[in-house]
Parts: sequence; C-alpha cells; structure tokens
Amino acid sequence: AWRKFTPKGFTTSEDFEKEAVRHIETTLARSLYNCDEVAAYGGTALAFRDRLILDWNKTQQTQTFTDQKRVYYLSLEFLMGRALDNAMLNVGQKDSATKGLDDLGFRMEDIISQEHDAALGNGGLGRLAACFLDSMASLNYPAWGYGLRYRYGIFKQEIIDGYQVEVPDYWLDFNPWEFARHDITVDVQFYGHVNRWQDDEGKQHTSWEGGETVLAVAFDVPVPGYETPTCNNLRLWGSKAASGEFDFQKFNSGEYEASVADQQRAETISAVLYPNDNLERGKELRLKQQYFWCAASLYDIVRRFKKTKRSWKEFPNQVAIQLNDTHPTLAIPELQRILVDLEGLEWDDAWNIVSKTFGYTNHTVLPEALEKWSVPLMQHLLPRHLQIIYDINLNFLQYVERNFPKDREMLGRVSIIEESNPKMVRMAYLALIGSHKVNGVAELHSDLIKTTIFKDFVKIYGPDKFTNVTNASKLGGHDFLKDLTLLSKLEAFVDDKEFRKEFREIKYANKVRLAKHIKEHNGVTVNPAALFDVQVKRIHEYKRQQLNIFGVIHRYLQIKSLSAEDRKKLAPRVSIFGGKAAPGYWMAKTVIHLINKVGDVVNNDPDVGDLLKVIFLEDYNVSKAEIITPASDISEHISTAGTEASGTSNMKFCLNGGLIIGTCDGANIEITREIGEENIFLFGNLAEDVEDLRHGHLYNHYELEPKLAKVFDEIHKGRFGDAGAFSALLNGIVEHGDYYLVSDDFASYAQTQELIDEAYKDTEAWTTKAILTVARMGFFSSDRCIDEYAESIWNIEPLVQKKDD
Ligand code: 26W
Repeated sequence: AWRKFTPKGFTTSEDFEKEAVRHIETTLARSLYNCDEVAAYGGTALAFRDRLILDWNKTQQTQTFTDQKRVYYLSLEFLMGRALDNAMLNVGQKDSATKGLDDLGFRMEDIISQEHDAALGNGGLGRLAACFLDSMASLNYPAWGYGLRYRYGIFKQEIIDGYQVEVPDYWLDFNPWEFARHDITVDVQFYGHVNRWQDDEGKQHTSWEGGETVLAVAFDVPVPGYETPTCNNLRLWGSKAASGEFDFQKFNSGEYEASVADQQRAETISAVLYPNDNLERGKELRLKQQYFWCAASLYDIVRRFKKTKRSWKEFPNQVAIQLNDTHPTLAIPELQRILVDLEGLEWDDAWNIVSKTFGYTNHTVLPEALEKWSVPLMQHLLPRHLQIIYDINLNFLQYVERNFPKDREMLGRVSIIEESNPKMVRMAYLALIGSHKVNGVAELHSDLIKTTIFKDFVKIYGPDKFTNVTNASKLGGHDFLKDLTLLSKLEAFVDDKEFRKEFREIKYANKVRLAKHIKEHNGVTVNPAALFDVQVKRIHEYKRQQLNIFGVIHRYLQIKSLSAEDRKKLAPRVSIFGGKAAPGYWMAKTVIHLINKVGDVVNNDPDVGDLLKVIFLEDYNVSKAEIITPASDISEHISTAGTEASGTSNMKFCLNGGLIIGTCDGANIEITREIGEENIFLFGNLAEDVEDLRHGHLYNHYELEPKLAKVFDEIHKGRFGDAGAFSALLNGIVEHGDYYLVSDDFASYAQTQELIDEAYKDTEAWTTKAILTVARMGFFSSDRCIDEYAESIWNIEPLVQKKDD
C-alpha cells in the first residue's frame, strides 16, 4: 500500500522491460542483440536499484531531519548473500519482472543466479548481522551497519580428490548494489608516538603524532525493509593510500614499483576477510583492520552527531553502538580518545558517555576464540590507545579494590591486562567494562557466560548488566513475513487433509530440486523419497561433523551385515554435508576428507543402493542454503553441550518444515520449549556434566563406545582409503582425551538416529510433527529479536515516514 505514495517506479511488465532495456543499452552499454544472462541480470538489478534509491534517499533525509536516536551495528562480518531477489521481495513487482524477462527470453531463476553472493562473513555471526539489518529496516528503526568492504569475501571451496581447496572470491567484478562515496573519507592513523604537553593555562594535553595515514573510503549499500519505505544504509569502508602518501617523487624519478608499493600496502587492509571462525590468531593485519574500521566508523558517527550542535552529554541519547562480538572493541578506547584528546572533555565525563553508548554481544565461550592482543603489538600500532586502555584498567581496578578489599586475587583475574609473557589485552573484558549491557545469544549461553568467563564481573557490576537476547532468523518466503507469530494460525490446519498434502508436496518439490542440484554437482543420483539428513555449517570439532560421519559409517556397516531380505525393511537415507574448514584447520580438513572418502565407498557399493547415500556439497554459502534448507527432513545440530552459543540454522530448518536431531545446547533448548519435546530428537550429555566427563577421560582409563570402536576398526583397516590420513582424527578421541565427547555421546546418537528411521516411516505422524514445528516457531523471528534489542539495550523507537515527506 505504501507504494501508492512512491512517485516513481514501474508497476507492469512492460514498464519493467523498458527500464531494464534502457539500463542494458545505456548504463551497461550493451546491445540488445547480444544480451546474455549477465547483461539481463545487470538490467534487472539496475531497474530495481532505481526504485530502492528513491526510498533510500528519503529515509536518510527523514532520519537526518527527525534527529532521533540511531543505532549503529558494528560488525566485521555481514553475510548478505544475493541482493536482487531480496530487493524484489521487499520492493514488490517480482512478477512484473519475471514476465518482462520471459518476454526477453530469460528465466528469472537463471538471472537471479548470475549474482555473486556478498559473502563478507564466516558463519553464524555474519549471517545474524545480515538478518538484523533486514529486520531493523523492516521495523523502521533508524539504523546503520558499519563494516569493511573486503575485496575478497570468504574463499570459495572446491573439493578436489576429496580435499578442500580454497579459491579466491572475486565478488566485486560487477556489483550494482554498492555506491562508492569518494567524497566521504576518513584519515586513519597508525603507529607514531604520544606527546604530552601543557598549554598556557596549565591544562594537560595528549596527542598522537607521526606514524602513517591510510584513507578510509565509504561504500554504501542500501538495506531495504519488507513492505516499508524505510531503506537503511550499510556503510562499508575500503582502504586506500592517503593522498599525501602516494609518492609522486618516486613515481617521477622512475621508481614505479616503490611508489606503487605504498599504495598496495594501504589497500591490503581491506583486501580480505579472515576466514577463521571461532579461532583467534593474533595477526597484526587483523588488528589493523579492526582499528581502521572502528576509527572510520566512529569519526563518521561523531561527525554526524556534531552537526546537531548538541552538547556531548547528549551523545548516548542520540547514539547507540552495538559491538558484534569483541571484534570492534577498539571503538571504546577510540571514542574515549576523541572525547578526551580531541574534544577536550574531562576523563570521567568522557568515560560516562562512552560506557552509556556501547552494548556488547558475546557469541562464543570457546577459549581459543576469545580475542587477546599482545601489548607490544598494540604499543607499536596504537600507542595512544594502549595508554587509554591502561587508564581504563587502572580506574576499573581501583573501583574493584574499593568494593572488594578482601579479594586481592580478583584483581589479577579481572584485569584487562593478562600478566603473561608477552602481556595481553583481553578484549572481552574491555568490551564488557566499556558497555552498559552485555548479552549472550541464547538462554543457556547467557547463563554460561555469567558463571564462567564473566563470573567475577557479575559480582562487580551486579546481574543487571547482563542480559539474554535469543538469536533469531529471517524467513525466506512470501507469507508470514510481516509477523512470524501468525505462523501459529497454521496449528489449526494440522488435521486438514488438503493442507497436509500440500505441505508434504512442497517439501517433496524442494527435495526434488536439491536432488537435481546433487546430480549436477556430485554426479550422484539420490532418491527424493529418502530421508534427507542435512548438516551444513562451518566444519569445527565442537560442531561434531565427525560424530555424524562416524554414525554414517556405523549405518553402512549395519546395512552390510544384513541379508538382502532384511535390508528391504530399512529406511533409505541421504546424508548431506556442507561447510568450509578454515584454511589452516587441519582437523576440520581431515573431517571433510573422511566424509568424501566414505561417500566414494558407500555411493558405489551395489549392496547399498538407495539405502544410503553420502553427499558433500561443495562451497556451502547463503545462496546454496536457500536450496538446501527447505529440502531437509532432519538437520543435525549436535555440538558438545555448552559449546554452541546459539546456532541460527537450527531455526531456519524448523521454519522450513524440517525436524532436528540435536544436543541440549544453544537455542535447541528454547526451540524444544516452543515446539514441544515430542517434535524434536534430542540426545547426549548435558552441559552441566561435560566438565566431569572430561576429567574422567583424563584421570581414568576409558573405553571407546563399542559401536564406535567397530567404526574405528574399519577405518583402520583401510576401508575408506589410507588410514594414516585419518589417524590424527581418531587419536584425538582414543588417545587425547576426546575433548568433544564423541565417544560419550555416540550410543545415544546412534540410538536416536534409529528412532528417526522409525518415525519417518510413519508419514502421517511425521507430517504432524513438521507442521506443529513450523506453527510454533514464531518466537524465532529476527523481528522479535530486534525489538528486544531496541527495548532492552538500545532504547530507540521506530521512525515511520509520513506520507507526504
Ligand atoms: C577472532 C576469530 C573469531 C571469528 C569469529 C572468533 C569468533 C567468531 C564468531 C564469534 C564465531 C561465530 O560466528 N559465532 C556464532 O555466532 C552465532 C550468532 O550468534 C551463534 O549462533 C553461533 O552459535 C556462534 O558459534
């Protein structure tokens, strides 16, 4: 309805065609005679982009004039996927475009798939950021995202001879969705030294001088909301050599290489996304990325605030900044530096503003993922920030000392500086101390952070500083998009024959589509009537793809042990895996290799036939997820209890009519509460028992679970190729303590898989479970989630545009 008051834009297929053709012929300078799919994509994207831009400009204008509080979402990762389909969904008129393209001789599906994914993220954290941008726009919150414009997103994964091979992702080839703002730039400083001096009135000043400067250039990406004129902005910073830095002298005297080297060094900062998920490696370039992005974003936010001519103490009433994990924590000392060194505020006044402005979301408790930066590195790269961090720490520790005079040990435990060699800055502590709210991403996780990594801080600040906002997901479809709680209306149809049939047909059609994809990409024929069992996510030991593949081997051995007659009673299954391993994560790469080797054997064994197929889908990403997720009957969310903060694909699968096999971890627990425990397949040890079990492994001799032992025997015998290739994986379990409790959970996992086989045979009962699951998932809408952030952390209100704005 709001379209009625949008002045421009096509509403018929003819008008769409005119717009698209105009863009193809003029903007893209292509002749219609050799218009290929790439050009047709370009024309279509530009036609929709025009419509978005009108809304975008108006939204930004309204936000500026209204001048109410805004939220800034700082994230090093935004896993956006493709933009065109999303733009069509939000703007409307996809049907006009489909018809128009058809007239021009193209299929919409093929055109959509021309677009590169914007894959500026690793996994859950980055995808969550993308869902949040969508919901913030859909709910009309004045909100900006800030990130880095990586020239290369997450690598593309190829599987060659069963091994992962990484290929660079040249996604910027043609990207109509970004606007380079060459006039919006920020100088960002690195290295140098700190000067202290006194002015004529005796006031102390501190300044950061020397070093080198890199230029941050803004690239803006429109973020449309669903059925609303609100179109927010995602600002990504690209790095360039600062104008003064490019050495014309050298260039003139023929030293081309030397002059270009400076330029390249500057551009390296935003060149590539670090492909580690949940692993911190302490690389200088990563720290440079983090500061570059924080400094540019803060400068931009402060510049916008200063235009309002308000006093500094109003800053937290106008600005909320959300830190997506600790990656943007340097924004805290940076704002303190701006206020104290550049704007001349007193330390305490500045700190009061800073700590009211920030909120910090924690996404992991894995110790190896907690960011720490070495003090010498920080001293070298950001000398003034290190001083500020030391001062923040001093004030904090004095506060702790006053309040807990008897607990001297506590000071060392909570200090931002870890007294190791070299000393380290603990970024999570800095983020917590500099924020007014800290939240976890699912109930169990939010409880865990209060009893483990942040235990002392609950004593220091009290429990109210900590809160939970359970993660959520976006529904990719057409109905129920506005209000996911409307899903509950489906429950009334659970016994409706017609509805049940249609529900099953949709699932089946989605499985047929995935089967086609598998045939094309893996060359394996799978039966769409088989149970599709899917585990797609980053490959990580804690997520336990190894448990899944060992379970698959166990299933294979069982099939082999049966007579042809008994085999007929089995339920056919397709085990589908997908996900990237961090390039340096050998154990994860070994798991991928094992999955592929098992697939080679199983898929070619005539004894097995349709009863079992094992598929590894190459290059799992957002656009592949759009095909895979709706095609699953069962998806696996089987992390060792207490390790997966939330998980978000678990929600996606349920929203798409799939059931879950899972551990009592992350959001699985809340999903169970919502949908009912009769509709989910839970197994395995509980988080509260994990620590004791691990101790048991270390101090007692422990025996491998017998079924798992058989699986290991077969691997050892070389059934899946050279066993040496898998020895590290098996030894981690047999000899090195089985940290992720694969053996402890194996029996319960295998048994639950048998329950699933039985349950799937009862089509009617299964359909009921699936319908009830969908109907009860309303809570996991990212709109609900964003409203909770807005209310309990950001204190912001929606800004709905008036008709005649
Ligand atoms: C410094 C290296 C690094 C890189 C990424 C450390 C940590 C991360 C992320 C925090 C990892 C991540 O994506 N965490 C996931 O966040 C999701 C959204 O909240 C949760 O659903 C997942 O459970 C959590 O693993």
